[in-house]
Amino acid sequence: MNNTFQTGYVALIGKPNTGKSTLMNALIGEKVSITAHRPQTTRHQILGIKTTDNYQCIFVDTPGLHDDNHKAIHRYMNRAAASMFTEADLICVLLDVKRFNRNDEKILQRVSKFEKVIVVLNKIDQVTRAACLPMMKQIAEFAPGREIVPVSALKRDNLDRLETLIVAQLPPGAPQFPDDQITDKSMRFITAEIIREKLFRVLKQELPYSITVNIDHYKEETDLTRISATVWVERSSQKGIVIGKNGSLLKKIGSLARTDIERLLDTQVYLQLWVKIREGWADDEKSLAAFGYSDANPSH
Ligand SMILES: Nc1nc2c(ncn2[C@@H]2O[C@H](COP(=O)(O)OP(=O)(O)OP(=O)(O)O)[C@@H](O)[C@H]2O)c(=O)[nH]1
Ligand SMILES: [Mg+2]
Repeated sequence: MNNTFQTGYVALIGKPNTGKSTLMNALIGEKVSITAHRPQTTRHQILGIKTTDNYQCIFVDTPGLHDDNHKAIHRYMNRAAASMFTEADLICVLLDVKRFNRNDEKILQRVSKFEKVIVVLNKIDQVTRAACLPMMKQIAEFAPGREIVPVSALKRDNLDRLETLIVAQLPPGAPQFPDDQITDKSMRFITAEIIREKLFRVLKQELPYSITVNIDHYKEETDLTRISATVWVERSSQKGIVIGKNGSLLKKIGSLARTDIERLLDTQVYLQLWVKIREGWADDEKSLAAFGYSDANPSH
């Protein structure tokens, strides 16, 4: 290893649904963070690590910053996002090209005192080039002197340029993780997240926000991994909805999750799902801690 090796933490921050998790997965080339078309999908800080011969870039996916602080879980999510501001070597602020508003302006304002900031204008596949340029001008007013990089995380458009700009800002330093490690999270954690992703995708309206997933058993056998997980809901009325008629919805969620988990683990998976009620868990500090939403244990 030569002595110009670069290592650094790159925080991906922004409003909910701007594409932070999609971008991190695209940059490291593996899916470690779940994504959904609804806001407030990500609840924890999740590292995505990319190591080459010359650098180790440690991306930090964060929950979307939002003003909704009415439940304990929302406050936890905002804390998980904001704690990265001071710790990161570089901050990437993600904006959705079609949804730039006052909340983005506030975030740009919050990071204005930091030295290393890149503004990533995401989802440019959804607008014409002609519409993109005036957006960049408008954004530049709120981020004077900052590099603004238009990309499409979904279509992987302009990500090479973004990566070059990011790497240029990484400080010199030895790698912090082994070169084959792509995340700080356990397979157990990612498995729970995959199940939560399917709940986000299959269930309607607000229900996914009342749900958390806990892995009860996780056992690797020779050709099979046995996983048993509980889907925790907040109210008894929600239990029936998650299960669906004759268990049809839970079956569908389980089957979608199993396919993804099998791909990730590269082995056959036996997945058992249970649905249980814990009244008001999302606004109860004790339950949050029990479910891994704990500042003391951010890597879960
Ligand atoms: N068209 C388009 N959609 C995108 C792009 N990037 C992300 N998306 C979509 O935007 C939605 C939100 O993406 P996520 O990656 O979950 O967004 P996030 O910022 O992590 O959201 P939170 O975790 O809720 O803060 C998903 O439906 C993605 O498929 C993009 O470049 N183009
Ligand atoms: Mg996310």
